[in-house]
Amino acid sequence: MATAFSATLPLHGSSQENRLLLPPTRLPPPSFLGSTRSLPIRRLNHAHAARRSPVVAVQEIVKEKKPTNPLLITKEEGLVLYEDMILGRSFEDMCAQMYYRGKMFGFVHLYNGQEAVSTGFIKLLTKSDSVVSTYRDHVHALSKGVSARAVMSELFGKVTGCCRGQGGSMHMFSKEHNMLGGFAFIGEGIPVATGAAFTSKYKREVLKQDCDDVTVAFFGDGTCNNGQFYECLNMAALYKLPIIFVVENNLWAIGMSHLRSTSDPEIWKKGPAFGMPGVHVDGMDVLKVREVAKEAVSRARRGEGPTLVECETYRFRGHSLADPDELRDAAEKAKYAARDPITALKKYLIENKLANEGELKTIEKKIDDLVEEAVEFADASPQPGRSQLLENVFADPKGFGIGPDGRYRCEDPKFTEGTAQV
Ligand SMILES: Cc1ncc(C[n+]2csc(CCOP(=O)(O)OP(=O)(O)O)c2C)c(N)n1
Ligand SMILES: [Mg+2]
Repeated sequence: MATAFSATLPLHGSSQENRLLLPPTRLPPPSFLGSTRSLPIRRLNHAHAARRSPVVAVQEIVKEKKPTNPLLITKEEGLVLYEDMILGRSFEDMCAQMYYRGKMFGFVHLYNGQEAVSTGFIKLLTKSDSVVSTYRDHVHALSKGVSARAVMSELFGKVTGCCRGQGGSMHMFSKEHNMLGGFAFIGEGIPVATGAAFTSKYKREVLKQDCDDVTVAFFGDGTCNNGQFYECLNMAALYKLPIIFVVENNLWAIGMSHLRSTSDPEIWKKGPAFGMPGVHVDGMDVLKVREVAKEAVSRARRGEGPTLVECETYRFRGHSLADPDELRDAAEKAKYAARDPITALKKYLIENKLANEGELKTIEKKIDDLVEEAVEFADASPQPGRSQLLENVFADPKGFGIGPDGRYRCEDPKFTEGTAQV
């Protein structure tokens, strides 16, 4: 069976022109695939070490830990993780149905297959910690506590959505939950996350507030070839910011293979180059992700600075719901489908007698009902008023587009005749 990193992987998804310009797929070191077990640790050289406090590789700490309980989680924790992953999967499956029924507009990017990353990190966070996502953001918002109703309504473009229907699929935001977006441009969220982490540090060190909030920034493998990634790694390391950069390496950027587009495909190595630990973890295993996340999050909370975590994962659907997903190799898809993170957690819970089939079925039923209810709620919710069209567009709310009665001109039946003369 071909693997994602096989040298013989067919070069799908590129034009003939690209085939001529791009280097052939290379074979990465065998340690790259799969798990935290055999990962190399890149240490800082002495010159760096002398300038900074020592940087400890996260996986070293994870390895050194000798848990008194051989199980990685308690029953309660296991059920929380299972429920969150089921919520992510069911919600996205429902989105696909609703999209094809014409209930949603624009591009919709689903997260199926990557649930272990969102759940593994976000379920360790507190409400005041921040999360920054990409356009593949529904599940990050759900894990962070934004309700299924608010996310579904946002997708339906309704006024009850978390951005009152103005954001849509790619812009999930909730101030209350410190879910800081949802960004359509790749890499756009990374500086926002770096700023949020700077805020925490400023509150603690300058304003002397009791603040140990951390920020987790999620983004894809393709995004790591974008300049903002490097600029932010530099600033975060320089200022020792409480941030975790989480790369969801699903091996593809739309139809471009990570191995064909990236000079060194091991993204985690870029952490030590900037003076922070870099970790590679199996992103299809929520328990491994969670162990790495625990250390990275507590390291940030202790004020010891940023960590770069590369989670190797896979998306089970096309890039977006408009993508027929014909570019990726069937054998590669089958390989990762067999490593479904939800099935793996279910097996762990049952084999370790942390849950039985009945308990897990009850959770699945509860989530099915919740997602159904979210759809009914979104469907029955009102559209935003037309006046919302110009909100947040102009700095002066009394400026362009406001009629003599103080209302936005677009509420006026004659709006289409022109709004410039107020
Ligand atoms: C600045 C910018 N350039 C290009 C695009 C077009 N684009 C949309 S998704 C994407 C690929 C991103 O891949 P990756 O970061 O691996 O995320 P994934 O979709 O795999 O989650 C690109 C290039 C964009 N949205 N923003
Ligand atoms: Mg990708």
